[in-house]
Amino acid sequence: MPAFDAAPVSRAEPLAALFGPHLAGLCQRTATALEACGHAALLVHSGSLLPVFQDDRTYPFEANAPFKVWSPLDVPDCFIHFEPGRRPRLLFHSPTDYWYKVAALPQDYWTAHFEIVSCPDLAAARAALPRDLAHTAYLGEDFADLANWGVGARNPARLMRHLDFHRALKSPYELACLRTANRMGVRGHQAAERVFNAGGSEFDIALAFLAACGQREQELPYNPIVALNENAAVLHYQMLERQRPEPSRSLLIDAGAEFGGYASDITRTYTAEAGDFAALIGRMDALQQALCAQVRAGVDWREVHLQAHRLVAQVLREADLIGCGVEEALASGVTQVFLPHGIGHLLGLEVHDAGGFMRAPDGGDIERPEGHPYLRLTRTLEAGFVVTMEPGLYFIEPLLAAARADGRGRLIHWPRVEALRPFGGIRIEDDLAVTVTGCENLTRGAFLSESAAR
Ligand SMILES: [Mn+2]
Repeated sequence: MPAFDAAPVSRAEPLAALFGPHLAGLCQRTATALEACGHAALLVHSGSLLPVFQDDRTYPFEANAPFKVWSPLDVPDCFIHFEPGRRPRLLFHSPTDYWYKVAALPQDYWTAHFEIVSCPDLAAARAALPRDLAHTAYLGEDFADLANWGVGARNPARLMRHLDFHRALKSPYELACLRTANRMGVRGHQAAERVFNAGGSEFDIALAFLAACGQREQELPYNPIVALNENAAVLHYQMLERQRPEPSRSLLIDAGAEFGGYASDITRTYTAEAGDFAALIGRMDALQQALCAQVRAGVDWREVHLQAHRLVAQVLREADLIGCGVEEALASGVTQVFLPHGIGHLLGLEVHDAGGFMRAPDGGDIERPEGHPYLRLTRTLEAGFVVTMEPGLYFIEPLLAAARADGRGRLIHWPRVEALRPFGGIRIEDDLAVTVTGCENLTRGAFLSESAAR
């Protein structure tokens, strides 16, 4: 495992300047949503520690997204209390404990904007709140005493929809966090590529990723997918083999870092061999860039997804993996054998961020295109959305078997599939910040700046 040699990504001064306007915007849209839904105030819980059954340990804690939108704190049993027109309050959980280190009262770029109250336990938190919470909406899990707190509504669906809808639009502060998360993630990817080239196992590569990101696994936004050879054909491959396969032909790594609560979500595919699979990676990279070039405000994401299938049909044809033209490939559904997931999703506090299907805050979802059940975003893009662009092309045994059985198999050139199957598959994924005229590629920008810095 390499030493941790990455200089910390600077907690850039601009964050302090950006957070105030970000929070002001959040307060404003929350006030509007509360009024529209008939609530007077909002109370958000960060979450509770979850004990392991019959054990004295707990699972790693992760603050929930409705809390993280207010504060990057990752501490259990904290609350945000917001009444429109007043400075938001943070009830900070500060127990007396000599078994665990108690988190210090936060002092950072964001804390000056809150009234912070230190609370040793839940009873103290309740006492710090207004006596009457009958018109307050509570967001979070149930906890033992919540029934006695007298909150007017728990997780009201209509209010949550209003809040989630607007989370798709990122503020300049949120974009700064996402840029930093991308730079951290890219450092991890660069280290992972080096360890793959040096012959490392999946486990070695994952450790190198963590070290170069400067994060422990529970701080990451999701468990890294580190897949060598055929394992790359498992879309959410979760094992980390300690043994290097022989030969080690290809690496698919889907891994991101987290900054300020915001995630990066990045995938790269590498091969050790010159030849057809390397050429296919090159084609998929060009395809991914062609799709990125279509992204701008006003574009219907469903069209981008369908266009991806059209381009994948061309690649399958050019690579001699299918024997039919593009139109027949699309009509038969054979492209879904090789690309069985959505082309991308909203990204933010959650890796698959909330609100991907909403037509409006107050009603109705936008349907997925027929025959594309895994697409996670159907909205028309707006400037300020952050989305992933992640086309893939895989050799997935159960899907190939199904195609062979249902007649699509006659379109597939099986000897070509057999030759490439040992490489598993390809996915290339970048994070894009949508603008009026195009998009900012946060991931490629980070690869450029981090390569220049080395
Ligand atoms: Mn993704």
